[in-house]
Amino acid sequence: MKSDNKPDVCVVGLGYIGLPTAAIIARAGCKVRGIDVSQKVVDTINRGKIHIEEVDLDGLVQGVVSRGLLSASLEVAPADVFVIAVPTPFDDDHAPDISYVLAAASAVAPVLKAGDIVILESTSPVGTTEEIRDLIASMRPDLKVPGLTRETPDISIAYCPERVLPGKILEELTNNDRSIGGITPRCARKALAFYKIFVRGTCIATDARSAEMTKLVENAYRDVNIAFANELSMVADKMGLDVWEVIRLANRHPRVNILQPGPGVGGHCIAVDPWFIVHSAPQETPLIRTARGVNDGKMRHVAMKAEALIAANPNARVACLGLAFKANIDDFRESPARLVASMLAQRFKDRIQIVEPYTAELPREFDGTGASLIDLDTALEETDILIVLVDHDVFRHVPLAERATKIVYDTRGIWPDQPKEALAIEEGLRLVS
Ligand code: SAJ
Repeated sequence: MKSDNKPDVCVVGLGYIGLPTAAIIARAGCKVRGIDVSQKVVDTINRGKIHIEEVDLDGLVQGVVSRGLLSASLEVAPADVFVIAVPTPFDDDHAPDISYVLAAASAVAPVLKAGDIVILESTSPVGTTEEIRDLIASMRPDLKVPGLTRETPDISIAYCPERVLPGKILEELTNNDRSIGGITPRCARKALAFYKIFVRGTCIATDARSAEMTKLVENAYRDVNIAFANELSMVADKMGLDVWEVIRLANRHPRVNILQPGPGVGGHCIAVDPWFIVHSAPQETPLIRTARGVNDGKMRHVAMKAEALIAANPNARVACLGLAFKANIDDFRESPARLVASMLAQRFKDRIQIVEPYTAELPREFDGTGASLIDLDTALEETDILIVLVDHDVFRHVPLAERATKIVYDTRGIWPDQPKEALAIEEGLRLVS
């Protein structure tokens, strides 16, 4: 490490987490080399541009690239700290695939020197950081690695998960507390000193396995709680109750805080991470597994209800509001809104219009369906049924006067003032059942 106490850093993986992390570390004054397998990504970043959408990231990347603090490359090079932030998908059986993590560790191993720190940030099953340690030990028998030597190890290895919300990544990367899980307490101390350079939140030292589990638990906790809200919404549908009214009232209890129902759970974290726990302990996780089923089932429930409503009103023109996986972002990955809208477009063809202010064109699965992308004004003027799939602020702000006469299926509860008779959902369902 150099005398100014600012380590040179290599960030492996320049995606939704790696790129903002690399840029924030560079902003703190470290020289950062970002590594990605895509030449296009590398070229884009070296031009000071970005390949993902995130609030304020473009200006930050442009600034640190132009000051020479951040550069991108296909090849790992020697550094003082290595941060691995690559994807950990799961396969068809929901088994986690850590091959990208191990490939990143294999790329780092040859350039390691005494004093270096290797940090895994990718969401990973418990034990992955130790697997990285074992891989490095096998590739570099010349290095003393933590946990496998009685002497002071040459390198430190730690697991430090991110916990940022898309749309607020830069703010949360800086301000959120962090779990810093060392393979040994000394590894945690070394990694903690590194995070202190750019994190304002509290950094809490722990062991690697606890930190790995903590990350999974956070997202499983949210999934289970959203499942409770989604289950309530289906119960309320059956009983003819307004679920948002019930939740609003229940949340007046000082120890009750029910989350919001929606058309299911999207994104690449909350719908994925709980499976890592289930896979490690299948017998012990009936609740976590069921919550996944409830949230996926909610999407089918919404699709069926919307289909019934549209089928019961054969001359009505329909607008689906939103494709993103949540409000006010342009991220459509694993989005229940996108799935529901495309199912409706497959079945009802050009009767379906899509309003999504965060895109200029419809995703591919809409090709050939006849569905088209229209703006909100056109939808409010020309369609009869509004199906609210995403709670974007622009939708929330539509005044009652512009929708009072529409048939509305509001899966997000953004329009509590919508006249009940205009909901027409139960009627629609009764008509077809
Ligand atoms: N959702 C609901 N009802 C709610 C809250 C969310 O239906 O009351 C839905 C959203 O519409 C969306 C999905 O859940 O489809 C997930 O959205 P989210 O905002 O809860 O979370 P993500 O996926 O954007 O980010 C999560 C965050 N984890 C937690 O809040 C515990 C974030 O802090 C993590 O860093 C991120 O996963 C990650 O990378 O793991």
